[in-house]
Parts: sequence; C-alpha cells; structure tokens
Amino acid sequence: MTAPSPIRTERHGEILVIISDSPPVNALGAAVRDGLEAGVKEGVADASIKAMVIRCDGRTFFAGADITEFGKPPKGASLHEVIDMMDASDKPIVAAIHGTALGGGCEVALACHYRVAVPSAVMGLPEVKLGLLPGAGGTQRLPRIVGVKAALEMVAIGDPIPAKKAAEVGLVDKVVGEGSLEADAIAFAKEIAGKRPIPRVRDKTVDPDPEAVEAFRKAHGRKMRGFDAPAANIACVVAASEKPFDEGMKFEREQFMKLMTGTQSAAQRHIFFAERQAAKIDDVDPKTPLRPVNKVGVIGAGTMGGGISMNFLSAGIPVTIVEMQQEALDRGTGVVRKNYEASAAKGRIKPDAPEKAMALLTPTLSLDDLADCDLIIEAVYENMDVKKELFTKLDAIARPGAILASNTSYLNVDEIAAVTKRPEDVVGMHFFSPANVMKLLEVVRGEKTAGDVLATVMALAKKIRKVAVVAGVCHGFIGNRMLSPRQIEANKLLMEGATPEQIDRVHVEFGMPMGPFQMSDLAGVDIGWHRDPTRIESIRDALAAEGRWGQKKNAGFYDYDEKRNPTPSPRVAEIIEDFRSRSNLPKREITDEEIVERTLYPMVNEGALILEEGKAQRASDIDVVWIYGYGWPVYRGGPMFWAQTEGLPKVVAGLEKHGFKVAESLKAAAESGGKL
Ligand code: TC6
Repeated sequence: MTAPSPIRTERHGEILVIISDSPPVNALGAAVRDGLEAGVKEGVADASIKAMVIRCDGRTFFAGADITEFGKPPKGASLHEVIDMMDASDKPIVAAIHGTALGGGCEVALACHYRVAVPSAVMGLPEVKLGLLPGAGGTQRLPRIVGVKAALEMVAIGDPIPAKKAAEVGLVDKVVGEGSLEADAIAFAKEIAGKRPIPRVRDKTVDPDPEAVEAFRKAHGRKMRGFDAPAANIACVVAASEKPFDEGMKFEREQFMKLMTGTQSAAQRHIFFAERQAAKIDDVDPKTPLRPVNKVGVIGAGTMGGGISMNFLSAGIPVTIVEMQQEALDRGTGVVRKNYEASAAKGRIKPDAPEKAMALLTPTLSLDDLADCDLIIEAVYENMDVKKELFTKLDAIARPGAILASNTSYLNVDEIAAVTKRPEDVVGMHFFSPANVMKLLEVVRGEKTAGDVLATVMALAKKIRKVAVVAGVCHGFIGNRMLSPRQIEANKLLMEGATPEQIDRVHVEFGMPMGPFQMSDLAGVDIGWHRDPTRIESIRDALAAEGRWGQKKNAGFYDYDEKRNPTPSPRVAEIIEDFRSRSNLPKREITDEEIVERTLYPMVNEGALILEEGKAQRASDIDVVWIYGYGWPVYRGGPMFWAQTEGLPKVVAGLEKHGFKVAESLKAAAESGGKL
C-alpha cells in the first residue's frame, strides 16, 4: 500500500487550490514534489480551472528541499522538473505564503507567476549556510526580480527578509491579511486569472552591476573567509545578469553540483542536524513537564553575570542581579545598560529596547531577594569553597523547586550539589564569554540532576537563543577539557622550535578565528597564574611575572600598539630561547603539518575519551560545542566530523607517531572503518 499523498487539491470555482500538508516544515521531499506535479497537472488539464493557488498547511510554506534526501539516490520528480512545469503552465499560479518560504520553498514561489504573503511571513535563500546555492533556479530568478545588489545579500549571505521588505523589492505582489491567506489568495487569483501575458520571471532581464558586486565582496570578505559557497553564489548572480536564462541555469547547475559533492557542504549540513540533535536528551522523555521559569536570579554582576543577565532580559524574563558591594553592582548594571545602548545605536535592536530590558532588571545587595526566583545562576569567583558556601546559603533561601545553577567552567558540579539538600535541583549552566553574544551553553548534568531540571534548562536555552549541549561532570566539561591538550602541545611546540606566530597562523589558516596564543592574550595570560613572580616554571609564568598579561597590558605573547594590532615580540622570543637552552632541547624546524597533527589530533583523541566516558551524548554534540563555543570553522564540521574527513586511520597514525596514547574507541573506529 502506498502512503497517502501529502498534497491535496480543492476547487473554489475557477480556482484550484493545491495544498501541502507535510509536517513539520513542508520540506520538499519526493512525495511532496510528486504531489505538487500532479496538482499542477490537474489544474492545467481541467478546462474549468482558470488559475491556481499553492499553499501549505501547518506552521510554514515549504521550508526548503528535504535536506535528509541530499546525497541519496534521487526519487520521484526532481524539483527542477516540478518548477519548470509550474513556470511553463498556461494558467497563472499564485504562491500563498506564510511562515518561512526558504530555499527550494522560495524557489517554488519564484517559479509561480504571482506571490502573496501574510505580514509575518519571511522569504529567503539560506542554502549558502548549508554550503550550497539555490540550485533550482533561485540564483537566476531572484536577481531578475530584485536586482543584483539585493540578490547578493539574500543569496550569498542567506538571511531571509520579511514580507513587507519582500513587497518593497517586488518579490511579493501583495501582502494579505494575517488570518485570511487562503481567501485573499483566491480573490487575488480571480483578479489575475485572465491577465495575459502571464508574467514569467525567466522572461525578465537584469542589468549587470559590477560596482555592487565589488562593494559586496569588500564588505563581507572577512565573514566569507575560507567558505566555498559564497563565491559560487556570487558567480551565479553575476551570471544571471550576463547570460540568457537557460545558460544561467546551466551554470547554476554546474556550480551547485561542485558544492553538493564537496566536504564543506557535507560539514555544514552535518552541523544543521547536529545542532537540532543536541537539544535532545537521550534518557529524558521529550514530553516531560517543564518547570516554569518566569524569574531568574543571577549572582555576580561582573562581565559574566552581566552578560548572562542580558540573555534573559532580552527574552523578556525579569532578572534579579546580586552583588556584594554597591559600587560593583552599579558598575555591573551600568555595563549592561551601555551594551544595550550601543546595540540600539547600531540599529541592532529597537530604540526602546534598552529601556524595556533595564526595566526588567532588579539590582540588589541581598541574596534574600532571590527567594522568589525560579532559576538562580551563580557567576562568582571560580573557587570551590566560595561556591560551596554560596550554595549552602542558596539552599536556605531559594523556594522549593527552584533550579540552582552554577556557571562554573571547570569545577565538579556534584560536589557543589552535595552541600544542598536538593542535589536534584542543581545543574551547571556554563555560558561562554561574552555571554550575551556567544551562542553556546554547556548544560552540565550532575549525577543527581533531575530529568525535568535538565529538560527545563534545555528548553530555556532555546528561548534565550542559545545552542545548548548536555555535558557530564568532568574537568572542563566538553569544550575546555579538549582545549587543554591543545594548549599543552602548543606550549611544547614553542620549546621545540615553533614560534607563537607560526602556531597561531596555522590555526587561523585552518579557519579558527584565532590561534592558541592569540587566545591567551585576549583572555589574559595571567588567568589561573599562581601570582608568585619568583616561581617561574613555564614560558607562561615568565610572561606573567614580567607583567605581559596579554592585550589588556599591550604585551603578552605579542606586542600590541595602542590600536591593539599585534606584532611578534623580540622579548618573547628571548624568553622562549632562554627556556629552551635551559631544558637542553634542540631547536628544530617544525612543519605546519606537525602543528596540525600535534594540536588538533589530540583534541579528537580527547573527544573520543569524552564519549567513552559518557560525558557527551554523541560525537556531533562535541562538534556543536566547538563550532558555537570556540569558532571552529563550520565548513570543517567540528573536530569529530573533521577527523572523519581526515580519515580516522590517518589521525590514529599521527597520534601514534607523536607518542600519544590513543583512545580505544578511536582505534577501534579507525580499524573497522566505522564512525566515532
Ligand atoms: C534547499 O532548499 C536546497 C535547494 C536546492 C534544490 C536543488 N529538510 O528548525 P526546527 C526539520 S536547502 C528536512 O527545529 P523551527 C528539522 O530537522 C534547504 N528537515 O524548527 C527538525 O526535525 P526534528 C533550505 C528539515 O520552527 C524539524 O524540521 N532551507 C528541514 O525552529 C523542525 O525544525 C533551509 O535551510 C529541511 N529543509 O524552524 C531551512 N528543515 O524535529 C532550514 C527543518 O526531527 N530550516 N527540518 O529535529 C530552518 O531554518 C528551520 O527549520 C525553520 C523552522 C526556520 C524552517
């Protein structure tokens, strides 16, 4: 028996309405494509039908091609065939859009002869974010409607635009009533049913705009560094302005196939699903009732506490923020206000957003004021005794059922939970600095953390627009634990003959935003330093003892000018040389390849150990941590995916060559040709 088609048709007089009902997002899978083809054929064949409307049930118009089909053998009608047939129809077709008309969904709309949309709808071609380009005519049709400049923004950046803007640029013919899409679309179809010629986008032309292309490349060059897809998207838009439609389509096809078969797109698609998978907690029922979180307490108004608070304030959730001294409290809330005002000045948020957010913030010097909070997050000094004392107090103050969270980045959450009478309510919420900007949230699951606490925090993370990953209790959790072997090896490489500049350059060329020593300088060379200038046991101790604390002191592993531009430091070279001569290590030439093998392979190895110990739920969660917490290049898919593309046997051989103890699971996967 074949499954019923997700597409049905309904007749409204002379108008045929073709409706897709394919949850969750009406992705254009084989059944939907076949159904659409049949629907349009029905309309074309029936002499009593004068025009057609295509719309979707559920939360959205077609949200794109079905990404799960990519890389599999083709089935049913191709999107090209469906779109060509719609385009060629001798009866006009109206796309009736709500929700998110993205990717292939937007291309279906572009192949329709008219488009109407509700005000809340958005339209876009986000394929570039998946390492692709809109390969069903999107790059050729869109510029013919909106011009080269606007098309570049939509295609090579991939951000969707709201219906109103779409109407302004001609992408939408009419914005219709929010609650009356179908009726309004049918009325519109009746109006245009007899109009000839039928407006087909393929018949239009668009003027070349080399200045716009140049300006676009200049403005976005940095953001696009390392990625293949943006350049291909730009080339296709240019082709739309230079070639006849059919030739442009051929060019688009060639470019699309190149991207589709490359590793970058595979990596970017992997991350799309990895991010969604990360939200799932393996052994907690997805229907677990969540605890209400209507008010949040944050302890500590420093950089971290302030940043954490902003996430909730921006989501409309009131925050009570606690400090020990009035001055620190004022300074902290002042920084929050300044951050909001700076965003408003840059037009990133509405002009009244700072006032709205600040009105939700209650500063206080008393922990007792947290008694009515549903979630309390501490962001105080990273010291076990301090945290234990604080949690003992919180246990006495917080209402029953309140969630008690620590923002610790290394400490044992179980030990912290053990000082309370409610360890099941205790969880780690490890935000990354700056906490109002960085997308990652490591949710640390203690031994006793309750399932509903975990589920509540994961759901809350989505609400405050974080990407959350569940981590188990271990030193540094997922991210910082893997950072540690990288730093150790980077330091060793300095002793053996590499320079900070070389190591950092290799990392930047790999696609990281910065290398290990640039990161030290940014974070502070003095972080975690023992503060005894006479005790010099490492290069880092030597730098710290001399006050080379990084960017904040204009000197660290690099020298900085007043604009914080780095230059290699002769003094640092001397310090390194001095250490090397004392340790009797011979100086040798270090290749870039060795730097990759010795700093990045050990991270993969550590990741494998994390999985073996059950401290991460899945390898793809580790990838998500590194993409969103540390800027691992998306086009390499995170360390675990990258290891797979490198070839696990090569990674294992590299680790063994440099004397590392290889994780058993990594060895086994390499030998069996399997996955981590
Ligand atoms: C394209 O069109 C290429 C064309 C070239 C043609 C030759 N396919 O994000 P959510 C699933 S490329 C398959 O949590 P939201 C998703 O995995 C595509 N599945 O919901 C999840 O499944 P789960 C261009 C998809 O409301 C569920 O739907 N389009 C697809 O927060 C819900 O997703 C895009 O890039 C898909 N295309 O956001 C759009 N999309 O529940 C990608 C979603 O089993 N999608 N799923 O975990 C989005 O940006 C968002 O999903 C959204 C909805 C804005 C549509």
